[in-house]
Amino acid sequence: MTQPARPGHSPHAAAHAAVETAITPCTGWHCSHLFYAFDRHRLAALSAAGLAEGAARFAAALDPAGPEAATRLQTWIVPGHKADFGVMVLDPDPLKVDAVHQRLLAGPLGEALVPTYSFVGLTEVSEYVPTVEQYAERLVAEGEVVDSPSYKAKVQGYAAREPAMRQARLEPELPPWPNACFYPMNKKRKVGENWFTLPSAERSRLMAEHGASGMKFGGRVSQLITVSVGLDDWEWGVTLWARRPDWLKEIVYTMRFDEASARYAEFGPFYTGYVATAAQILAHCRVTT
Ligand code: 76R
Repeated sequence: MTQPARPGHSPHAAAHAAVETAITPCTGWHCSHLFYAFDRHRLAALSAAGLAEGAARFAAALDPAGPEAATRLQTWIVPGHKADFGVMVLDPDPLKVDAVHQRLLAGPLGEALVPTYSFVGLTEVSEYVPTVEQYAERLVAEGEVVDSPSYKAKVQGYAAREPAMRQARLEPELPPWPNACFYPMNKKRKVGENWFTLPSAERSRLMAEHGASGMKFGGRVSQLITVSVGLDDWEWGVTLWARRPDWLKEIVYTMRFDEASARYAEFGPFYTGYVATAAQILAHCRVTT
């Protein structure tokens, strides 16, 4: 296994020579959730011209279709004292994602902005998204007869959907639904309740139950799970969007009873958001009115 290093070549570098070096992930995108509050004293100190220029630059930094825009960007009005507004940004290039934050702080309004919370992560396809083979095995376990017409139709249907499902996890469209919510979460690592010491089959069983419980909200709630293991203070970021705000409450409450959440999940702070443009945020926060 151990080979003598050639002069000038570390064995580590040699082993990875075929792998391209980059800050873009091999698959998927970087994803940041950024939250800010306005400092009203500093806002009041801005000149009218400074405020006008600040508002224009604020809107440019948060324009999802602007010339320097990241691949995906959505902005939220955040109720309560935790923040005034939130930004969700996704792009293969982490510096393009962070540039949104830097542009916000660099403009004249930047002096009056207080960053209140941020969370960085990556999109991914969870290891618990079943392959076509695993899906077929589950059907049999649920009583389907191998090669029966309904078995074949279900397996073919899943095989047709699966590539698009994976793509949607890695390079998601952000739903246009107006009610959003973000929170970070961990799976427990406590003696007697350690998710990471469970056998793989048990974790798969719990995540299948979790997926089935979540799918009952299809058409009403949409979710994006971003992974932060090794990147930020919690293991995952959960972003939910709903057609109606009470469905956010309903899904989170319902899923608390899933064994995967009831026994193993730990949650961080919750941020609620109402999807809004930069101009709507400034008007709502009485910056421009
Ligand atoms: O990706 C898929 O749709 C396949 C099934 C699925 C996986 C693999 C799925 C479905 N989730 C998966 C993975 Mn989920 N999810 C959460 C939360 O509040 C809580 O109790 C927990 C926060 C919610 C609300 C939610 C909703 N899920 C994960 C993972 C990664 C685990 C890993 O990889 O180790 C986490 C942390 C997580 C947490 N999940 C669904 C939902 C909903 C609504 C669905 C159905 C999806 C759909 O219908 O498309």
